[in-house]
Amino acid sequence: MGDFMFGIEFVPDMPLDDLVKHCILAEDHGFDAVWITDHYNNRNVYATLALVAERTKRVRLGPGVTNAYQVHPALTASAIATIDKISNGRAMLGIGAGDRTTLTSLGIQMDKPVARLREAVEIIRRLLAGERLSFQGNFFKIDGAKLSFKCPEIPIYIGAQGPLMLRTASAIGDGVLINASHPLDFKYAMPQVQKGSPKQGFDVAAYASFSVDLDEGRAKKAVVPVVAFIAAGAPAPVLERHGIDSTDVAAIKSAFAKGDFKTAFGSVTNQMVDVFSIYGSPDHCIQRIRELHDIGVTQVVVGSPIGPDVSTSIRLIGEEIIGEFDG
Ligand code: F42
Repeated sequence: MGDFMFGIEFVPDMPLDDLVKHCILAEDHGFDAVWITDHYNNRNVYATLALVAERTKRVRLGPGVTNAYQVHPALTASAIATIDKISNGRAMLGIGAGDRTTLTSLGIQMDKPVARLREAVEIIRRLLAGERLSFQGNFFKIDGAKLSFKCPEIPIYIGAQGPLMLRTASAIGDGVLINASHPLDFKYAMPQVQKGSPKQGFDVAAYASFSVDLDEGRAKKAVVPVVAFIAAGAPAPVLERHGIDSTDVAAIKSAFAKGDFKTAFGSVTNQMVDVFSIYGSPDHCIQRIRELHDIGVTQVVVGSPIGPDVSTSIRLIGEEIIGEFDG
């Protein structure tokens, strides 16, 4: 299948020793990319990436995804350039609108996220290119800023789900990280991506909740809590696209609001698990990834929970799944 890639996502809320061990294991088992999520309440994304960069040799790595509300684009340019240096040119930058709930808890209003992201990406690219930059945007004003070191080009991926963000991603990015697992979501997304006239080699990544195990029941059990959170946060058009009853989702939301996780997880339906994750035996996961590939996906990012036992699942993906997509 040519250049099909496998990425893996880690949330830096676990002991960093474990996170680094998982990254090394993933590299040894054929993964191409490591994406580290960015939320202020977890360990810092660039410090984590520096550690991973230092302890790995081959995998590409980057934040998946940072945003242009919490971090000024000039700082993002400097941070990702530093990771690129530490990793000998393996850095990639994932950037998106930012998580609304997280931003709200910091008192940040998410106004015009797409327009803001466009400006940020332009600033980052021009600073990385070594330009002394003066920029008068609607969101950022820059007066003669310049990085004090040289940096090679770094691929920029945009996190996107909405139609405008998907079109923008392909117009200004080198790739897109689409937070979805089901073929229907990619059948919806691909025409939007095409509308932005993506460049040759534009990478369409499925940033998917994933759980693989030889025992399908165990794989499912591990993914249900993650699916509960995804279903609770899914926008109405996504629920409609899949014919998911909003009252079923309301039950999960109200249980979460009461702090009743048991009821929330117990309210997850089989359909929700199928829609919001890739889970099951290696064969079943291969089948689902093939469907995504046929629609135009060029990278699968194996995201939380990965499996009931993360190390075992990383090995399983390396030994049983990745080889199916080589050459
Ligand atoms: N968020 C995080 O905070 N941390 C992470 O680690 C993270 C990882 C991640 C990985 C993949 C991924 O796809 C998303 C990820 N996210 C993460 C979430 C990300 O930050 C965004 O919240 C998420 O991708 C939502 O993106 P979206 O494509 O749905 O875009 C939102 C903003 C949206 O509403 N888009 C609409 C659309 O059609 O695309 C349109 C909005 C719009 O029209 N806005 C206009 C504009 O200029 O922005 C303005 C309209 C007006 O006039 O107000």
